[in-house]
Amino acid sequence: MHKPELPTSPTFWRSSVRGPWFTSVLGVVLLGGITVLFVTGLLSYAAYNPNLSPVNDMTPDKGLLGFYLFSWPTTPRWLYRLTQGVHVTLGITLIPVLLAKLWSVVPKLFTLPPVRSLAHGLERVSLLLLVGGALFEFTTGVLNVQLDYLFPGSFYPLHFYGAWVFFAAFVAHAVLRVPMALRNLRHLRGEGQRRETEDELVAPDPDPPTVSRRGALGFVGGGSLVLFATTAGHSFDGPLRETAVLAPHGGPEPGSGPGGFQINKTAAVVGIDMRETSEEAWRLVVEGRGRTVRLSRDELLELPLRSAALPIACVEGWSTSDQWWRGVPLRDLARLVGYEEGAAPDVLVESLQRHGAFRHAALRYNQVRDPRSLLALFVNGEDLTPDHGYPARIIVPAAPGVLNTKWVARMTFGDL
Ligand SMILES: Nc1nc2c(c(=O)[nH]1)N[C@H]1C(S)=C(S)[C@@H](COP(=O)(O)O)O[C@H]1N2
Ligand SMILES: [Mo]
Repeated sequence: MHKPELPTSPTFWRSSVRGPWFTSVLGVVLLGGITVLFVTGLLSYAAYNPNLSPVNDMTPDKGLLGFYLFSWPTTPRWLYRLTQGVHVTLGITLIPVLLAKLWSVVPKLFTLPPVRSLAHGLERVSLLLLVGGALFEFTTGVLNVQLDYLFPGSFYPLHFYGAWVFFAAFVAHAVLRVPMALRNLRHLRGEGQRRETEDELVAPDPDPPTVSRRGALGFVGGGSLVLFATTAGHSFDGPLRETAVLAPHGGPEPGSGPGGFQINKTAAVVGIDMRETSEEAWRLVVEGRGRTVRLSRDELLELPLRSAALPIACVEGWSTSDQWWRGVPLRDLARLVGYEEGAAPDVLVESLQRHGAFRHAALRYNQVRDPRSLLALFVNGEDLTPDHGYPARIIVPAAPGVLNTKWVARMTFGDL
């Protein structure tokens, strides 16, 4: 019989799995994985055209943190499909590793005295930001993907600022701890309990082991593998997508036929009134250089049309393979309001949709000038379906799905 103990006592913690080897293996996996998450996250930020404020990036007071290094390109057309697929799928896959890592060091949270010196105090504050930041980023990310924007509009700045706080603490922690983690990995083996006994992570009075350290690690890896195998398919079509049972846009396609690929928000969900999309009612308004042109869908069909095979790739990580879009190149619409060949500017695109996020988006001139960037009227050989944006929608190579505005009503060309 042990007498009741508090978590502040080292002998309270009894798992024989805890120790520097276990913590170091998980730490090194997270070092690589979180670095990839941070880089792909920054790429996603750049892909939103953050300088074309305020419609795309409404992050307040972002200051220096709002930097990005280049205008998001339009080639290769699957670029965002790749970077954001990696961001979301890897983030989900790392959840068991993160939880196991936190579990492995939790006794340290309770050590007394809480602060031994100034340096120790600073390290503890950075650990608070690290652990809090990690839980915050993983939680907001998962909620966004699974619950379709639990905090509409605010997910973006929360995840953005959270990432900077978290990553600053992560770098400080890595600089302090990586040399030791690598030494641990070199000198300790999974079962090297004897050499580990002096470490503060090792339980001084452990219960008999129910699983070896390698076994515990295998369990964590198995959890990651299950999450990966039930998520990664959301970046592919057909039978592979059906394996993504944990992903909201995994599983079977929403229908068959030309429009039978993933839909983010249906026309009904965002309140598109189909009477407003009829041939009699709908007009596209194109503005720029002081000119305004109004076109019916039939008039758009008389302009030279072009086809492009392009995917839809959502910030939530899912994507479709190439679909065949057909419509009017955006640069030709810029010409209609007076911009010369090769001189098309940025454009603000507004939807018929009156409420909710994503009803407008700004595209950069390099996107407007790409001949594959279309105001699409057809997909896969037929009229757009209502849910994919009939009567007309934007499709731009390599851009995040959110920039591909559906049910377009107005386009305003100019330097944004
Ligand atoms: N008007 C409008 N356009 C929109 C959206 C929206 O909610 N409203 N969602 C965007 C997002 S986030 C994505 S990923 C794509 C999805 O296009 P799809 O539903 O045709 O696959 O549409 C984009 N266009
Ligand atoms: Mo999206």
